[in-house]
Parts: sequence; structure tokens; C-alpha cells
Amino acid sequence: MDSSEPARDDSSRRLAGDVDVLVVGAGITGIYQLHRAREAGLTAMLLEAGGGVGGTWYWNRYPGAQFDSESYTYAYLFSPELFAEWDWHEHYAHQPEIERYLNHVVDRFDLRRHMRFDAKVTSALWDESSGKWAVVASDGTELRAQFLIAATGVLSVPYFPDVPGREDFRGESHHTGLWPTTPVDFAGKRVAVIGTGSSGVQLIPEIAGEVASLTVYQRTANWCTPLNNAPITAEEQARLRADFEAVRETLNTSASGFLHPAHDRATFDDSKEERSVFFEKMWNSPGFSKLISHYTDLTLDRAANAEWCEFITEKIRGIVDDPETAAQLTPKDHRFAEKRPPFVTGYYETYNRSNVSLVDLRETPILRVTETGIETANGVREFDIIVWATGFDFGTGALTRMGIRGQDDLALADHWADGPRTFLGVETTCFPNFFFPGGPHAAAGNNPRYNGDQVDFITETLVYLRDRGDDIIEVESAAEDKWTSMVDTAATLPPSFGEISYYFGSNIPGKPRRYLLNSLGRPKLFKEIAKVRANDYKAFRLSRSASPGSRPRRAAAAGAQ
Ligand code: NA7
Repeated sequence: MDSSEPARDDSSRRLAGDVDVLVVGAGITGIYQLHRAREAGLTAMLLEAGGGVGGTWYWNRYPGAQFDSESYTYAYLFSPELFAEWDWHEHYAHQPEIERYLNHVVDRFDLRRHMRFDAKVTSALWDESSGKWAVVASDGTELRAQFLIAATGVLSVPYFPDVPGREDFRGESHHTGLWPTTPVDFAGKRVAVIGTGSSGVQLIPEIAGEVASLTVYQRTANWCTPLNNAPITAEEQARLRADFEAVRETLNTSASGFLHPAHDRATFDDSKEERSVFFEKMWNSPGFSKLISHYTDLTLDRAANAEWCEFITEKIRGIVDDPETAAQLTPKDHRFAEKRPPFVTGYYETYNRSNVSLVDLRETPILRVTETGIETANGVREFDIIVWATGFDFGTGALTRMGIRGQDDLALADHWADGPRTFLGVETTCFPNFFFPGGPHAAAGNNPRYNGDQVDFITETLVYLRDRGDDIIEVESAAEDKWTSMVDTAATLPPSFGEISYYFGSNIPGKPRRYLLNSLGRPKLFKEIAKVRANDYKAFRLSRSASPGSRPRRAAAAGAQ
């Protein structure tokens, strides 16, 4: 493998040359992958479409954007020094602090000089004869990489619904996932927010106090429960530091990648009175403990789930003054955790403000966007700003739009036309030397934790390959078939999210309904990675590129391992 850095010609912004590893995406996974590759002695570059570091936490800078995993469970764990020197201010940090943290990491580990921003990868072609990827980016960068690692995220391609007239609106329009770097001035403005998923319900309470009017267009009500955020006290900070090894051990081994302990009782083990007390405790508990530390049968037993939903319904009725609005805010078509549950701060309370109103799109769908507002069957409402909080093309959106072509010029978008096929959520057949940590099929839970598992595995694999003197790795189709069918089978079983969730791609018209997570989760990922190691990488075909000149084709290469 090459040991030299690629040559730069800054005048043309063109980078010519070869690297061992090209990472795409400067989000939490891409930064870690770049660090691990460099640490392993590989030459590596990172290309990022955005103007700075952060990925999701660069683009989603709308007011109220924040973690709903605890800051210290979402952050990096690879360096005790980094953990010790960074003081998170809140249990659930807001976007500015997250962006600062990721920039700090990049500088602390001297990664910035290996990164290029405003460089969106537009094509990546596998060159069979040299056994390399030829990559082109929007800024003119062209380079060849032995390994292409797309850390492009699962929630990185914003989705705009095809509403007639959307382009005609003459006021400001913003998508939460494409938020401008200059602040949006909401003061005294008439604002519409379309969408009440995690992003919408974070934004709505945050801006309600400064706008002249806020109209929320809701298609599906969500089971929102309190995030219960708080500042991290000096005492808590000291305890986190002292417990670092234990925290890391738990996060590195737990199924969900959280610190929340599992409960040991099922719903109907408790009396009605005991259940009320427990539900109240859950309501006041932080973030995802409402899923992980809840009764063991919450997602397994419909009657158990219904009890919790009834409790939330009562809470909504108790908070929202207007009974009709409370009823509209109460989900009727799905159970708790059938969709990804949002966590909120003062969300339901917002609807008691006189300047906030809710439009139920089940009753009055949007007919069109006009030059000045939004028209439903009830007429036109005029706005200065429309916010599209309408979600993302989850899981495969970025990967299938990057112009990736593998063996025999096969486009990844065609290879995955019926949904992704992967092994461990890291590799796919017909695309040698291509990895996608943090993409579809890995696990479910706290993303950076299982994405980090994948980065570690990929890095270890590249080192293994180098130590053998090989430089081409392809996954065997039997391994891919097995993993993909495991994902599909497990998708029909609890605790998978429901088919109405975007985890099945169901929010994107025309997208195949295939589960994009792995509901057997991290334990399955760990088990399979251990098996790969024990079987000396038998799930993969390893070979050596014939250089110079052409290397043997697939069939011949199969004998290599
Ligand atoms: P989500 O959770 O996908 O939410 C998108 C919202 O937009 C949701 O309320 C949708 O309603 C709504 N939507 C989508 N299309 C339309 C149309 N055509 N008309 C009206 N409303 C629409 O995305 P978020 O950005 O909130 O959250 C994504 C993830 O980011 C989140 O899960 C966390 O991991 C962080 P629907 O429910 O489809 O009826």
C-alpha cells in the first residue's frame, strides 16, 4: 500500500494521486474512520459535501436541534484523555456544543489537514484492472483510492414531499436537515412548520415564543414524551470521569449502546396502582430509558403497550387546554415505539399559546403551496417562512445517490433497487473494497456505538489484508444472503419498529419496503464479527491486485481464499 500523501494542487482545488483509504463524510462515523485509518498507518483522505465538520450535526442546525442520546454516550470513547478533557454542559447537548465538540476532536487528532470540505462525491467507479476506486467530487477533486469508505449517514438526504407549488413560495423555505449556517430570523414572522417527527417537535417549542404566529401542519401525531434534559453538574461530571472505564465497558458491550438499565418486570406483574407509579417514574426519566428501562413487554404485548399509551393520552389531555387540539395530538394509528419515539421539552405546552395553532392534515390535507402561503380545504394561510420538517430518505438515500459503480459498471442504486443487500451492514457483493459503516443493516440503538463497532471491524480488516499482502476484499454472496435474510426475517418480529416507520423506507414514495435496521441488533453484529475472525475471514474473498496491468477477474480470484 502507498505510504506517500497524494499531491495537492490548491490552485485548481484538484487533488491528484492515490490514497489507501478515501472516507466520505465528516460526521461522527467518518471522523472516527479517518482517525482509525491514519492510526493504522494507512494514507487517508476525507471528502465532505458540507462546509465544515459534523455531518448530521452540521446540517441540522435548526433551533432546538439536540441529542436525545446522552451526550457522553453519543461521544467518542476511544480516547480516555478526550473523554476527560471535554465537559459536556447538558445531558442532552444542543447542536452548537456538538459541532464544537466534533471540531475539537478533528483538531485534537490532527485530522483537518486530511479533510476537504464543499467536496461532494459525484462519482466513484471501481477500476477492475488496477483494483482501485476512481473518485470525483463536486469541487474538481479526483483521486484513486484502494478502499472507499462511505460514512455518509442514514439521515442525510432531506426529503421534501411532492406538494404542488412548493417551488412557488416567495417567502423563506427551510428544511430542518438543510438548515442555513446564518441564523434564520423568526422574530415577528408568520411561520408554518410541516411535520411533527423528532425534528419538528424539537423546533416548534423553541421558536413559538418569538414568532408572530406558528401554524403546525401535522399528518401523524407522535407519542412524544419528555426528554428531561438538565445541565451536568460538577459532581456528575466528576463521577463520569471517575467511572470512565465502567461507562466505556457498558457502552461497548450493551445491546442498545446506552447506559439505561433494563427493567425486570412485565406490565401486568404490577397492580394498576403500581403501574401508575411506574409510568409516572418513566415519564420523568431521561430520554430512551422510556424504551430500555420500561416494562419488559412494552414492545412485545399489545395490551401492555396500550396501558402506557393510555397514560400518555391522559398526560396530553392534562397539559393541552383545548380538548380538540389534545385529541388531534394523540396518535390513533400506531402504538408507542412502532415509530421512532420523539423526546420533547415543553412541546405539548406550546399548543396553549395563543399564537400557535395545529392543522390536522388527516382532516384537511395540503392542496398546494402558493406564492404566499399554504392552501388546504379550509382556505389559504399566509406565511413569511415555511419550515419543512419532513424527514429523510433513510438508510440508503446517500449511498445510492453518490454515483457508485462496482464490477461490470453495476450501479449501487441498481444493485439495491429492491432494497439493500449487505453483510454486517459493511459490505455488499459486486463492490470490492467498498465499505459503508453507519449505513443500513448494522444494528439498532445508539448510532455512534454500533457505527463505531463497524469502523473498528473495517479498520481491523484492512490491517489484516495488508498483513497478508492482499489488497482486494469482496464479500461472498452466501454471507450477504444470510445476513440480508436475517435482517428481513427479524424485521417481522418485535422489537422491530413497525412498517409505518421510516426504518422500512415507508416515508419515501416508491421506495421498496425493506427493513433498514437489524433488529437482532448489536449482539448479532458482535457474534458475526467474532465468527469472521475465528473463520479467518472466510465470509470474504481476499486477493492481490495484479499490478501493473490487469488483475484476474472474479472467477479466477475466487481461488485466493
Ligand atoms: P421524521 O421522523 O421522518 O418526521 C417527518 C415528519 O414529516 C413526519 O411528521 C411526517 O408525517 C411529516 N411528513 C412527511 N411527508 C409529509 C407530507 N407529504 N405532508 C405532511 N407531513 C409530512 O423526520 P425528522 O427529521 O423529524 O426525524 C428524523 C430523525 O432525526 C429522528 O427519528 C431522529 O433520529 C433524528 P408522517 O409521520 O409521515 O405522517
